Amino acid sequence: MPETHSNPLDDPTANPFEVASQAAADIARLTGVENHDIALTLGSGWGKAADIIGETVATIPATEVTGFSKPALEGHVGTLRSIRTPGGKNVLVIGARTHYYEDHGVRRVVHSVRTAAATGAKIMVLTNGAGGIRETWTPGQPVLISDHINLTADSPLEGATFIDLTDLYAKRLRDIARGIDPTLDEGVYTQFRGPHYETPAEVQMAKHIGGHIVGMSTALEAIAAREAGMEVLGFSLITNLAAGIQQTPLSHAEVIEAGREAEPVISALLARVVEAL
Ligand code: 8IG
Repeated sequence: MPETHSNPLDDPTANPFEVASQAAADIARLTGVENHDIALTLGSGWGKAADIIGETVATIPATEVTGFSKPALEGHVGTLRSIRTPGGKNVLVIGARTHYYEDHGVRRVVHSVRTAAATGAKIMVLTNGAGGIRETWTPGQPVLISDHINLTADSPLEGATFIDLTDLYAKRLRDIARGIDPTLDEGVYTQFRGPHYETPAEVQMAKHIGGHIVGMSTALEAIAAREAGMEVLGFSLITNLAAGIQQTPLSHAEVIEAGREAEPVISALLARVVEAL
């Protein structure tokens, strides 16, 4: 592999699944945990969940794991944590999401998912902070993702890789989550490229084509998870109503605040759901 690439995924001749296998080997070596059962990506508002799911076996900076390293100028890099639940499951917690709008290419966006699969994880839990289109929803409310509409016009699949996406957000897993909290509503997640929020007209478009949630992640990751053979469970924390649905302009501060307030409640929910999977 040429050393001119600070991240092997930036080398177009690299095989992304081989890079993911190397990343999984790094994780096994650095955590001492040979296999993980469940992987969990924590989005805005969900960060505290890692502290209550179980006992942290190891925390590693993402920069130590193949394919996660980023150019120095980008600043903050997340961590990967191996957690053992009271029930004895090994959970890989990914606090280092790369967003599509960062422009590093879709391989980088889904590398954590492919790595999770390579560690042995059979279930991928994807969480995010997002905007709500349904007027009945309120900021701070967690909802299940029932399906998605991918408006990025991109795919993590390369070549003529035809993958079925029926029941992508597994009903089996959503039913388990609702067994923990029967009040959980669900909706269709619409991934926009971002990083700008939508115009009110774009939110109306999303609503008309069947969307209930607007966000900037998750759909591409879910496709890669299906390709890798994992079952997917998706949660959105509604941090704001989407543009034009709420009467006031969206602000990043409002999103952060809604996340902070909801964090203890949704983290406890997530911990219970993970143990029940
Ligand atoms: I937090 O309203 C959060 N992320 N696209 N729209 C989109 N992404 C979001 C939103 C939103 N809120």
